[in-house]
Amino acid sequence: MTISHAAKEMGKWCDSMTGVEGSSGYITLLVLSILGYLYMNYGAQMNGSSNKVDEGNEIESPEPMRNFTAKQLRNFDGSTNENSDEPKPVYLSVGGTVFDVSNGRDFYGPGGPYEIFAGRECGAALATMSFDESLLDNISACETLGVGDKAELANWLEKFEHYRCYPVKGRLVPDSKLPSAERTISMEELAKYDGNNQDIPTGYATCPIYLGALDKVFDVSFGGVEMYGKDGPYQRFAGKDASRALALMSFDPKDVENTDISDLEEKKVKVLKDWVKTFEEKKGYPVVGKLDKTL
Ligand SMILES: *[C@@H]1O[C@H](CO)[C@@H](O)[C@H](O)[C@H]1NC(C)=O
Ligand SMILES: *[C@H]1O[C@H](CO)[C@@H](O)[C@H](O)[C@H]1NC(C)=O
Repeated sequence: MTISHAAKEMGKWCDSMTGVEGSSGYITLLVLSILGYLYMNYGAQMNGSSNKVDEGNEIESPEPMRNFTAKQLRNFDGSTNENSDEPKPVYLSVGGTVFDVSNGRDFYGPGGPYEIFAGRECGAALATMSFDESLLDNISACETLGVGDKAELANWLEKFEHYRCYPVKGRLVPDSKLPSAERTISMEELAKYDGNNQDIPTGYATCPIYLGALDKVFDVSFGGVEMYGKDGPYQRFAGKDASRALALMSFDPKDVENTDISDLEEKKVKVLKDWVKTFEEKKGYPVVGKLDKTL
């Protein structure tokens, strides 16, 4: 079977799902949301909770939309999570829109015919029915598609979103569109990105939320909206240099407002450094500038 033949098959398969599965999908959703409702209201009696009920809850309160860096997205490739032994979700991006295609794991997950798309931008590849490596992780290729291929891309988006009902998780922000990690950010500018009163920039799922730690500024809106966004437990760190508060693990406004860490013991500074490491490596929050506390 040639690649383009395989891709066509996939298209047909998608089409065939629309008629039958489409409607049964709605019924499943309905049942799950009823289960979710029951669980919310009678949760105590239903403590031997099955996975189904949890799914229902998820549908009722979806995670907020978020931005992904290319590196963060790569993590959602459906492989086995080393810590929990559970399979990770499968996400992919079509022209920058990130879908959770875990329900199509047989196709996009490990061992599936389209596993090469897992955790990657694959809009141009889908639109042109090609597995050409140069089209993967290549958003600009989506923008330069010919008229016919652009229509194909729109078709795929429509299929994923409305017929397959793959949940949209947010936007992929290509590295080229991220602010430079080298630019200097003043305290005043930092304060502007506190997650409030921000227009959402085009192409982005939510507004940026900046957090200063050591001399770095992270955009924690890339996956940290629940923590640092409105009503999140760490909301007070948004738009702040949280170095001192993180080092002392303190929510005291005194520590959140104080940007001086010169008086801290080495042990506390180590705690801060561990946080920075977690932000960079585990969370993958992009560094969007260097903080100059004198400005
Ligand atoms: C992205 O796609 C465009 C258009 O097909 C192509 O010219 C370019 O070389 C690709 N970029 C990479 C990094 O492969
Ligand atoms: C995504 O990142 C961009 C660039 O920093 C930012 O402008 C945008 O608001 C962010 N949104 C989310 C959801 O992270």
